[in-house]
Amino acid sequence: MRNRIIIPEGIYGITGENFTNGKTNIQCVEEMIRGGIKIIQYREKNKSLGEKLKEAREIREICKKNGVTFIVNDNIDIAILVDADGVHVGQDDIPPSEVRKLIGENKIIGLSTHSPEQGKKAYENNDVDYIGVGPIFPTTTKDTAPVGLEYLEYVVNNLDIPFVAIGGIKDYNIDKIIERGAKRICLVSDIVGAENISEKVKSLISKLKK
Ligand code: 3NM
Repeated sequence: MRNRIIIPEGIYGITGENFTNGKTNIQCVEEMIRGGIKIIQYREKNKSLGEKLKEAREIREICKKNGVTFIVNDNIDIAILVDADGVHVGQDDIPPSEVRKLIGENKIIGLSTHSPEQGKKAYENNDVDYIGVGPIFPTTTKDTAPVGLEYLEYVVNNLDIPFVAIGGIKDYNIDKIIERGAKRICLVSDIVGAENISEKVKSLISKLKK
């Protein structure tokens, strides 16, 4: 059976140009890496496929140069074209076992999950390398109802699979996530919207390491 690929621990970075104060996705990625982020997902809902391909290719190169894992959200075609390290899909996207046929054994597949049922199913599916667990708190970045800390606790206690806690996490509530045992945490708007992204990332990483 295929062994799961283990993604880096720490802060998981996701692009979100709409939530920045005028910064490009490329600028955000460079600053996130300077701050110490080891895994970045390219997520962009408002650009053409052509623009996304160009941007993903550029971010791919930046990540490669810096030894940072690079994941593409949703667009399996773009992930393949830029030779990303993996793909992140949602519950209504192409299922992980089908994604696997396209990207091969050696690439990472992440799946968003929002309930114990979805988490358990993902855990039992060897094609899923890691799961997203959220949204923990209310968020305007994604149109999904918050699941609360209970689902996070369920995953920590029941599912032996790498997971990324996500959704409405800010520097003022991240301790609630850390104290429940999460080793990988994603903040989108709090990071890309920061005045100084690299300093923000450094301070979040220091909280995780405590
Ligand atoms: N996925 P913020 S929540 C992209 O629960 C995304 O699957 C989620 O953004 C999930 O840190 C989310 O700004 C948005 O709340 C996270």
